[in-house]
Amino acid sequence: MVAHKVVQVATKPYDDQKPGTSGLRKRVSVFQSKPHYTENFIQATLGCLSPSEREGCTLLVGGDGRFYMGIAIQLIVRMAAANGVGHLVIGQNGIFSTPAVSCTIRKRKAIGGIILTASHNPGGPNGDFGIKYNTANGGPAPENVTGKIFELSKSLQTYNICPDISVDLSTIGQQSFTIENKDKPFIVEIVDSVLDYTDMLKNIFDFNAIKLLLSGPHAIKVRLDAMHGVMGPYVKRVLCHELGAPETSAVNGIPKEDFGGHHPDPNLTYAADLVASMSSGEYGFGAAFDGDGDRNMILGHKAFFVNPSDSVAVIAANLGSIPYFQSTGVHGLARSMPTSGALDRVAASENIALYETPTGWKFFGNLMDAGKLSLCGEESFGTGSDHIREKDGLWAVLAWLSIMASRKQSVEEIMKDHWAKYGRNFFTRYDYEEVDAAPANEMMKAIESMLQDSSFHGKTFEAEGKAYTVQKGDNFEYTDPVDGSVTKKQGLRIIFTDGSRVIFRLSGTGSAGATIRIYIDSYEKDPSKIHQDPQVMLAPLVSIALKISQLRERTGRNAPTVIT
Ligand code: VG1
Ligand code: CO
Repeated sequence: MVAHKVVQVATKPYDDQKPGTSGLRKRVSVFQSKPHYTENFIQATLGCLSPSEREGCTLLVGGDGRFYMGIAIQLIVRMAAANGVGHLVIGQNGIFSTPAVSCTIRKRKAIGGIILTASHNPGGPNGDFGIKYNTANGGPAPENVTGKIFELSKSLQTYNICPDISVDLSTIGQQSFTIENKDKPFIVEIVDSVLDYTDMLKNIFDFNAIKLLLSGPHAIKVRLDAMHGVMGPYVKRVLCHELGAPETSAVNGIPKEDFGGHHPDPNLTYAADLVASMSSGEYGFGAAFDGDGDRNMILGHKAFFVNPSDSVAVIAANLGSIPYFQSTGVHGLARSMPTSGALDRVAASENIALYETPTGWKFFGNLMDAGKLSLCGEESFGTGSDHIREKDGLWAVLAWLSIMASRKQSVEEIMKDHWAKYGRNFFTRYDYEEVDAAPANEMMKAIESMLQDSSFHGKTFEAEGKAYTVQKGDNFEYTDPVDGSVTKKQGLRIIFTDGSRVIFRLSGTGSAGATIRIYIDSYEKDPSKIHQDPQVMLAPLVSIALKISQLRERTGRNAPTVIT
């Protein structure tokens, strides 16, 4: 067999390859057209591993099926070969959901994985592409690793590639390549990307109980919308084949390079189709997932909406319905800072530790690895547990179905009982997408200096007949309780004396301009008020947030692009 040549190609470094909240995300045109842009980032990522680590290791590769993924996978194969990686495991046809990658990294004891996704960002030739690195624990690379990737990317002069290797991604099995000056062959293994993940779920949940709910004599009809992302094959295998839901339960189940032209983002705006089909009352349960399958939106009968901050609190209060937690016990709960305090109420009542972390799943990993965290969530439709190190959309769906099966209640009844017991944290998030970066940055600076001014504390703001007095304002800073690392500037928060919070943050996942997020959280325990419309309840705090930030005046935006 002829050995494949290793070529060293000269390149110039870029200064904009800093991974954001979750990987490097840019327009497809940037990856596609800027000379060696993709190769540079892959080289910087592989460069984080020492030559000896690369030689013996297994590395996973896969993605959400978006445009440019196929090209990027072939590049990763050629560059992994040239950089001395021993063994690649790739999902069939390149497809691998983010939670399934996390699961298989852990199962195979791989050194990590490269995920080709820009998650909920639109795809296609005019959309976004993304590359994300996960480490051996199965989770997104922590800041020290992404920092190293960024440093390497800024000084890169060459990359290594075996230009004439290409792999068949469609056939399950091993392909072996001989590489020039290497003793051992380079192995590429194409795997069924749904298998390990399905087996894992079977060990977490009581499949018989869920089966009865979905296919027994009193079966409820469910509608699961994969939004043409990666989740179609997973929903079909788990929900339809294993749990007996009819095939029609899975919609938009074929992964498409451009997600059918939509944002693969499971919220009330971008999953409007699901909301519309659920409204008729035909279905008892509905859910949507994002492009890479880590996010979920849960809907009940007649499209009753479960806010993600409430979702994790409900799961926390019902862990007894999930066999996994009965065997592992519950070590701790966590939420990202902007996520509502609903989870805190469950933690307090059950006497479980609660952690508040910066936005982004990578911060939960250390706590889980240290055995301090069992269940966590983010307001951005992310829910998960320490079964893997990513948020997990289908896991959240099965968690809800398990709770419905054991409580014999509808989604709405479960939610309302929860509010009656714990009170309700009203929550909303306003997103202003693709605002000009300069005024967005100026706005954040202006708010921050306002918070630093001592006269701000104790100040009272009034709107629509309600008054709120500032108790505390800061730029959120997190000290990791496991390794002591400090992460600064994670969002401007204003906390009022009644515990209500207004938070301003700039997104770290966008690819053009700036996205401003305003988060509002306010607790109400009066049973006569807990069923009100959150937009009505929170209207005064929204007005106050807009007044403090001068957002409309500064950005020229009169309304948000998305309201959750
Ligand atoms: C957003 C969400 C954050 C989430 C991140 C990645 O980040 O707010 O909670 O962890 O996306 O999710 P940002 O920086 O844009 O606010 V995913 O499913 O896009 O990987
Ligand atoms: Co995602």
